[in-house]
Amino acid sequence: MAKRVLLTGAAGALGQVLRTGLARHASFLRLSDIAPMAPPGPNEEIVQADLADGPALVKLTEGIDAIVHFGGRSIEANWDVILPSNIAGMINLYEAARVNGVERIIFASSNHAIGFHRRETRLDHHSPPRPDTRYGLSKAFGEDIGVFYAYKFGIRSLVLRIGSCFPKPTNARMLSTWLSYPDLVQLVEMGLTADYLFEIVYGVSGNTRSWWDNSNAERLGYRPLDNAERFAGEVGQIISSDPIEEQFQGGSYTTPEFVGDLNRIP
Ligand code: NAI
Ligand code: 15L
Repeated sequence: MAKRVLLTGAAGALGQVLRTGLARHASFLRLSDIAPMAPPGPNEEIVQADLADGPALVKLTEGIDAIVHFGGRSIEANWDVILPSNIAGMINLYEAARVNGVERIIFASSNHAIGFHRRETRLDHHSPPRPDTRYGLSKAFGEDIGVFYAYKFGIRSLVLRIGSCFPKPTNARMLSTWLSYPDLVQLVEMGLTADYLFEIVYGVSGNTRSWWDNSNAERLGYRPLDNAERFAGEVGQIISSDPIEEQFQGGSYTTPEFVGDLNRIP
């Protein structure tokens, strides 16, 4: 516990969970978002900034040891939204980190980077992206920028391919993809302390029905506390009638605009 941590997306749903959850793991928390945030507590600083603003990010990352990057567009959108927040934003963040000698970045990637994998396919940290949206493609880009800056510039980069992080699962798909808030905090804490250069882990609880082999996270010290199965009676019957979304891991993100040939997607 000696780290000066920058948390982006601090006004968002998961940012608010992490603001509380990380308080005891950081000596100082700089909280940032484009949206307003609650006033600072002890050892906190609030800085409103747009990820698309490169010079602002250089200032934002000054004196920081580790970045927990949860800011940006969190669902599908057109390129005019995705490009500045999730692509230019990633470039600006990593470049600012390089300039200021930031040691590590923990990045909130998404299952939508791998959304066009079929549900029967068990994925692990070597599985390649198959983005299901522009949003998912921006996350795949974010994963790759982590590889580049880790291997080229030595910035430790941990990718969390997050499933569905909500207070509880709300449909049958989430019995596979759910990440509880305590398990989210544990994964980020692991990212702040573990020894790695570049790694991908899945942001998922210890779900009986998980589609992902998360042994890489376990190797780094992750011991999930939760399992979505306890909600199976409540949500297990909530299944979509859409023939596309129930085949793929990305669920409802795969369906809009779909004009492909289902039989040719392995
Ligand atoms: P959220 O939408 O509640 O929070 C995202 C925050 O980013 C917002 O407060 C927003 O104001 C901020 N933001 C957006 N554009 C920005 C910009 N240009 N500059 C600065 N800040 C900007 O989303 P949530 O659920 O908290 O997710 C956090 C991160 O985790 C996102 O990157 C999301 O893609 C990722 N994630 C979340 C999952 C979930 O189940 N909640 C699943 C997979 C990934
Ligand atoms: C995500 O990437 C989104 O940020 C979140 O809102 C959910 O849609 C989640 O994926 C999911 O797939 O359940």
